[in-house]
Amino acid sequence: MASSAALLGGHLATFARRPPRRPPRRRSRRIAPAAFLGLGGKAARGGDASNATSGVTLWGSPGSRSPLVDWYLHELDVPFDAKSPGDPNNPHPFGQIPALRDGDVEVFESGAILMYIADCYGGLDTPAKRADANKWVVWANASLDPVLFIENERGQVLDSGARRAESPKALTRLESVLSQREFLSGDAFGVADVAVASYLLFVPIFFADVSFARWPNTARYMGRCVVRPAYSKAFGGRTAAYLAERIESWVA
Ligand SMILES: N[C@@H](CCC(=O)N[C@@H](CS)C(=O)NCC(=O)O)C(=O)O
Repeated sequence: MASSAALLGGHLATFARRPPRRPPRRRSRRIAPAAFLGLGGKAARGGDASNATSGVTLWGSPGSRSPLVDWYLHELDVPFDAKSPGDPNNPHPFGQIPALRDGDVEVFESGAILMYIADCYGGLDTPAKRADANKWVVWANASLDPVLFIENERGQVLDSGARRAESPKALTRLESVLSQREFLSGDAFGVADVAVASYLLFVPIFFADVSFARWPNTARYMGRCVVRPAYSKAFGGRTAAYLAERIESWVA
């Protein structure tokens, strides 16, 4: 049987960014599939996980948002110990997940954890690089999440704003940004994409009937992210294959 990586690779051509209608002033560089699937974060930004002293422990669970942190750790080949939410050593002050410990450092909040990993292992080593990536991480948590997932006062997810007849402004603007670029920060896949694409991809996991067909550039971007091997490692090959099929049906 073909591996999930091989099956997902079959979707690559479908999810390539369509060129903008009006040709850009500079001709965009064509990205070969190998580079497209490569480790954008580490390779492009010079971070070298193999040199880092990693003693990373991640408290999380598959049925939560914590696999988004697993995704980024897998992208960067940072080894980590996975612990369950109920583990008595979970350092999260509110008893939630995800939470991360790395040596003496303890971090909670998925966005803060991503930014810490990017800092230490992803090569975000200047304020300018951090700003360019972290603005998307904060946006994903502060602005995109509440639009995509409508919760009641007890924090239960009731519906998705992606179902609304009128396109939410956040999705309209994101669609416009993604009509111009392959990934959100810099030229390569990175922490900004883990943060934003994770939330986008949670929508069809929660709501099988919600379609992104009216945001085709966003849908293809979701496709480019979901076919990454590290996504399958974190969320499971079956989930990735299911999502790739759904996304393909929107953009075919
Ligand atoms: N904004 C937080 C949300 C954390 C959160 O709500 N975690 C959920 C799982 S996705 C949780 O731990 N729920 C159990 C609880 O609140 O006790 C983040 O992004 O890390």
